[in-house]
Amino acid sequence: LTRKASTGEGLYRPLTHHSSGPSSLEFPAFLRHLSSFWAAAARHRLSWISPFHTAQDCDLSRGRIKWFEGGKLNVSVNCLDRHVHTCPEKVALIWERDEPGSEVEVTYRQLLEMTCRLGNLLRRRGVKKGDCVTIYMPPCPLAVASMLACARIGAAHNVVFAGFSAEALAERIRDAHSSTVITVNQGVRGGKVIELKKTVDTAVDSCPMVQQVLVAMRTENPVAMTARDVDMEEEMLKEDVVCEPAVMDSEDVLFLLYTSGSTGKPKGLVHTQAGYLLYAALTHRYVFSYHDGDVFGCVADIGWITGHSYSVYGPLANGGTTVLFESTPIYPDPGRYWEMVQRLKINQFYGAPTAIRLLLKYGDQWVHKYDRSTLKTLGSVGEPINTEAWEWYHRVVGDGRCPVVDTWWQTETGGICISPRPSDPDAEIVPGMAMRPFFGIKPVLMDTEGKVLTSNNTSGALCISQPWPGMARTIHNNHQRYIETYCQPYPGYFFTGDGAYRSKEGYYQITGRLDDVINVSGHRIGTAEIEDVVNQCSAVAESACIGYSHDIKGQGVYTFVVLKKDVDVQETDLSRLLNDMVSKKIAKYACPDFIQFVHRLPKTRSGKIMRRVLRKVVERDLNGLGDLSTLDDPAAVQEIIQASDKCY
Ligand code: 6R9
Repeated sequence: LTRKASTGEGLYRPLTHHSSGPSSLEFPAFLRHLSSFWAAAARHRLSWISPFHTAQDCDLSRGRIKWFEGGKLNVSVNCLDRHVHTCPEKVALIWERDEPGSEVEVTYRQLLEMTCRLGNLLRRRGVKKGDCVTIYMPPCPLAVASMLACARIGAAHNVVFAGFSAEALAERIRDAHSSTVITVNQGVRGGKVIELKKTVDTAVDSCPMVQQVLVAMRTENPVAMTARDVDMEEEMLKEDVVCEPAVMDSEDVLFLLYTSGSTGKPKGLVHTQAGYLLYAALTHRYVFSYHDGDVFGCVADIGWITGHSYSVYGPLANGGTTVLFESTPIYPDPGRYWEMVQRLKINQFYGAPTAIRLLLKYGDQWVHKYDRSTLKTLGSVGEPINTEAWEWYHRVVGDGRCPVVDTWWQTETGGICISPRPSDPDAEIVPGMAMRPFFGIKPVLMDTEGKVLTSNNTSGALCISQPWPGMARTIHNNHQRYIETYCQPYPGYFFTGDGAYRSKEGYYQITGRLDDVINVSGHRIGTAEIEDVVNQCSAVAESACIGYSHDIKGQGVYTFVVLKKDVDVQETDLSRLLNDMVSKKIAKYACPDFIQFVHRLPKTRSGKIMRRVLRKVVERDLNGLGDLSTLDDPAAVQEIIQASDKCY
């Protein structure tokens, strides 16, 4: 940087330990008390404009979570400026574009410049501290710059996965009250062009609050621009490369991220500045044993929390080099990941079990073809990893040399909460187990009566008994729902919605969701969200949607549909129509794998659909149907069993 922002250099203490690398477990050994542990970590790892006065002020039972109050900082300064001061030419991002071999590197200096220009542009166009900007982009440097530009000027960002439909996008824009949207003309994925700007146009037509859409050019194909559209790159060039960072309170909002819950309406989880950044940085460094100079390859999309914490915030806060993966695991062939590992010399690879299961089926030769000797740690996230996939990942991909870290966490937790590392480098890792809580995380299992299970070799509802800095603070515009979902089920504890088993040795294994949320290829979707869409079809009286075990996707979607009386349609046509509707209103990944038309659904006498019974029927576990005494009409179940071979 030739010019310095007036509040820039000097105010931010250099990160003294940045280049010395972590010495694995020093924090907990020295610091007994949790608050002082987090306070020391925050002082040590983050650059503050002014120090905080209170490490934490939390009351889990009331959903009040505050960390590092009184502290002032800027997240983009923490992710960029402080590294530009020490190593401006270090590569921050490697943009692994769809076409292999066409990667683009962006240094810390360049990323800061992009971020500042964009921050200035947003400011000039009226975006203010406290506003929320929606970002609908594939993983690319300008998407990261957009997130950081929001952080720079104190606006919150709301990244919406660019696979979501126009309606799903519109719902999120409206709920977040965004008046600015950032997108690209087109996306490119798996060799196909995706019309992202058109999707945004359709979405924005039903969002009266949107005043402007900033459009960057991912491809050279022009797109129709309307009066509200702004040519983002052209306008950025007119801006200064220095942008005054907003002075933010620790608890100001950094971003919203929508995720599925057990009701039809997705919830906008709110993460704040200091606590989130600290937690992302610390988990990134210790879980993956990330060292200075390593290339970190998280292949998640930036539209999910994994992309936020481990493609963007964690690695950049640590001054690392991070990969943005635009493609798919099988483009142009099933060797893509490992060819990329070889070409980019990736040291930590972080992916999802669904992709591992898919690649395993293509055979070992796709892995053996490439040199993977740079790999040091392999990570898994998003859903349980079955033993076969784990073993293959470990033995074939990692040549048996690399620890596999199965990392359990959620959009709500901000960062990894349970994973085999950090631990003693020689400590055992059990396949398919997340195993050990991260520093400061206290997992608890609850029985059905809400009592804490103290013994080992037991299963229960997974809760966390003490607040941690990375946890979501609220649900946007609905704190009551936050309290009801996370704080009230087990008063005084944070309820995760997952079930878990604690082994004889005290290790944790996640068993799956306890609510009506299913996990398709690692993507969360509420069964109620799919039912909502299916029920909108004029031929449908009601529907029930469940998850069933699927070889590759982890879970697939099975939908039972009851038609209205006197409806006369071809079932195949209707199932095609319903699939189209789900794809248009939510996203392709949420489409039912099977649709079964039935005359009625099994219900309790109080009218609740008995999904438990439907699940057993789909699993063909007819002896496990369980207690049917509350069933209103037992014939409904028999009918479904008999007809279940007739589905689409
Ligand atoms: C990070 C992320 C969260 C839900 C979570 C759980 C499932 C995530 C897992 C896992 C077993 C793991 N999940 N990691 N289940 N083992 N290692 O995926 O966030 O999209 O919010 O999903 O995913 O059910 O509750 P999110």
